[in-house]
Order: sequence, then structure tokens, then C-alpha cells
Amino acid sequence: MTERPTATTTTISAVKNFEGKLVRIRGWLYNKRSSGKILFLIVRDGTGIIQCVASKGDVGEEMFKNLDGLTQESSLIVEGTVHKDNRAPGGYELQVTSCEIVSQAWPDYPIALKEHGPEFLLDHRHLWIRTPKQRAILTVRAEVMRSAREFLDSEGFVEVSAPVLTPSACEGTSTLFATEYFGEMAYLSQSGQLYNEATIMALGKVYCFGPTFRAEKSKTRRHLTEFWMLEPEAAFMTFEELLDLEERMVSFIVHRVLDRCSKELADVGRNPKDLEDIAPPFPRMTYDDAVKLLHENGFEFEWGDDFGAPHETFLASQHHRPLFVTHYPTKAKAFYMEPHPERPEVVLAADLLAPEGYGEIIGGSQRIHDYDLLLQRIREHNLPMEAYDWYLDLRKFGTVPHSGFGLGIERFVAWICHLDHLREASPFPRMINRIRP
Ligand code: NSS
Repeated sequence: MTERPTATTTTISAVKNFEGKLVRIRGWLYNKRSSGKILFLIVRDGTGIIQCVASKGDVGEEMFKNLDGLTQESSLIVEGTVHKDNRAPGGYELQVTSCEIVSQAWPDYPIALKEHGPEFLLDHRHLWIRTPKQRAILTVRAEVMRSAREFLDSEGFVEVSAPVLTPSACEGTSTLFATEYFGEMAYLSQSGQLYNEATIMALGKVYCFGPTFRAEKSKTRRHLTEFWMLEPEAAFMTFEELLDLEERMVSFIVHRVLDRCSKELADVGRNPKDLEDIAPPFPRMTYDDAVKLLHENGFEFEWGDDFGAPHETFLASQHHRPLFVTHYPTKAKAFYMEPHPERPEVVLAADLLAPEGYGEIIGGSQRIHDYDLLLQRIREHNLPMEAYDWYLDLRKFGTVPHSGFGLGIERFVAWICHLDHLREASPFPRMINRIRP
């Protein structure tokens, strides 16, 4: 008797290394076709999709019947021989030798392989994420997060987590989520920045990376109420150095995604050529010039206002690379921003606007390091002084000029993956009318 070869357990993405060999794939049934004597099982395992071909002769009468009755999303462990086939999705298929059905799925899988409306899909987000496009987006998101860390770590930044429960606002009091905290008021963090400004005085260059919260009352394609923000901050970093850091980091991440996620970009329908040119230097334009350009192009816009989505879209559409808009009006921006040394009516702040209508992906600035000016701003913004006493301490004990920025991960991923709406860039998006699932 000849001994049966044993199958190697592997993933669909790695079957190319096993041509002609017997492998074991563990996954879920994505789709199924039958031509009488042959079954085509389309199996996914999180790393990819493969066609598994089962014949009655190979798997036996009973197993063939069981496989024929398999419902979408049934979980299974398939063994078979790997064959190269250029017509097959992924370039390889499996000639099934045996199969174990781990769990036969209920017959009424809600996400049938047809078009569904966005609300239905969001209600079933826990299942929707299994589809190839959503899987690809989540994979790109992970690569964006990984490469951002890789870049900052290699530049000597230290990751220091900021708290989520906080006593004070960073980005204005109108979007705070409040909660009762043992008899006191507390707020979900809008940004870790204020804490970064403390930790840089201990570590020099830091970043925090975590969920942040904004009670955004508007329903737009660009706003979530919970999103992830990457926030680098460095002592002694000037405004110019800040912009250099931003453009180098953004370019690094984009090229990492191009190198490592070509399959995922294809799955989301993004042409990599659109992103290949992203490299320093990024174009820069002052707010004043941006307003001029808007006026010349028929936009009604008053100096001093913040840009809305149509303005950002127009300004950024003039370029193939992200655009820095710099020197915003002091009154339009946050309390902590350093004024321009010769023009106190504008601040040393820049927003980075992504092309193709994606708008602001980064907000950053040099920070006020002078005690008296910061105190004055806290008063002007009617912020409760007692919540900022520790923050003012930072200007009493060894204050230095410093700068930092925040990159919104979902905005970044939406741009890279060419998504219509930010909600698909979050595993479980939170919006004004949605906290489930
Ligand atoms: O409000 S920001 O412009 N800036 C800050 O929070 C600073 N405190 C960050 C810092 O300097 N450390 O937000 C930064 C980015 C912004 O450019 C967007 O990409 C993203 O955070 N952002 C959002 N993404 C999704 N949904 C909402 N609501 C949102 N708000 C900001």
C-alpha cells in the first residue's frame, strides 16, 4: 500500500509556493457553482480567494452531496492539490481530495452576492467586512498604521499613549462627548495633543496613536464621531520642519502601501499610477492666496472663515500631490496655535489637503510656548482655567518652541483606497445616527 502524502496547512495567499503539492486551506465558502459532476467551491480565508474543484470521483459520493448542499459562508477545511491556472482568480486552483465541513451556515446569509444599499450594509457591518473589497480596505488600513509607526520609530519618535478620558477640550467645546466621572465631568479625548506637549518635554520626539472622538452634529462623507488619529509632536521643531516631516511621512506611507498592498489596491479599484507621484516636496499655498484663488474662480468666501468641503476640493484639485494650505486666520483656528511673528492675525498652522476631493487629511501647527499668551488665549476661548493648569505648567518649566500634527487614519485610507465615504475606512464606523453593530 502506498502511503498518502500529508497535506501542509497554508493560506490562500501562499499556495503559489506549493504547486503540485497537497495543501490544507481553512476558510469559508464564498460562492459555489456546479456543472453536474464537478463542483467549483470559491473559498476565502482572509488572505485571498481560491477556486476549489471537487469531483465525485475524487471526494466520494457522500462528500460530494454534502459539498453540493453547502450554504454561503459555511466554514470548511479543504485538502487538495495546487494547480497553476491562469484563468482562475489568483492564478491557482485546488483539486480537492477531501473536505471537512466545520459548520454549515444557516441558509439565510444576509449579504447575498448582489448589490445592497449602504444602510443595509452598515446594519450588517459585522458580516459586510467579509467581502473582498472590505477585506482589502482593512488590510490597507493596517499597512497605513504599521508603516506610519515604522516611519516615526525610524525617525527617533517614541510612542507614548495619551488618555482617552480627559478633563478638558483640545479642539473646541462644541464637539465634546461628556460623561460622568465619579461625580466630576469627563470628556472623551478629541486629540492627544495636549498630553504630547507634556511628554515631549520628557522624551523629545513623541507620538500618540489611538481613537479620538468628536460629537460631530453634521452628517458628511468626511466625518465620523470616533476615528483614529496619529499625532507626532517634537520639542524644538519649527513650523518649516513640521511641514517637511509631514510630507516625508505621507510619501513614505503611500509608497509602503504601493509596495505591499498591490492586490488590495486592485481589489478596491485604485489605480496605483494615481499614487506613484506622491513624493516631497508638496505644493504650498498660504490661506491668503487660497482665498484669492477661490475669488478668482467665482467662490463666495470671506477672509477669516474656515474652508468647507467644496473649497478644499477645488484648491486640492489643482495638484496631483497633497497641498499644504498655511497661515490660517488666528480666529478660525484652535487656541494653542503660535501666531505668525509679524502678522498675529494668522497662525503658524497648516492643513494638508489630499487631491481628488478628499480634503483635509492632516491638521498641524507650531504651538504657543509663551505662558502669558497661552493664558490669554485660554481666557479668550472661554475655556475653564482649572482644567488647563497642568498644561500651563509646561510653559512655566523649561518651555521651548514646539510643533506637531494629527493625521486622521480614516481620511487617509479613504483617499488611498478612493472611497466615496469615510465609513468604509473604519472597521465599525460610528456616526451621528449609528452606534451599531
Ligand atoms: O482637529 S484636527 O484638525 N487637529 C487636531 O486635532 C490636532 N489637535 C492634532 C494635533 O496637532 N496633534 O484633526 C486632525 C485630523 C484632521 O486633519 C482629519 O484628518 C482628522 O483628524 N479628523 C477627522 N477624521 C474623521 N472624522 C472627524 N470627525 C475628524 N475630525 C478630524
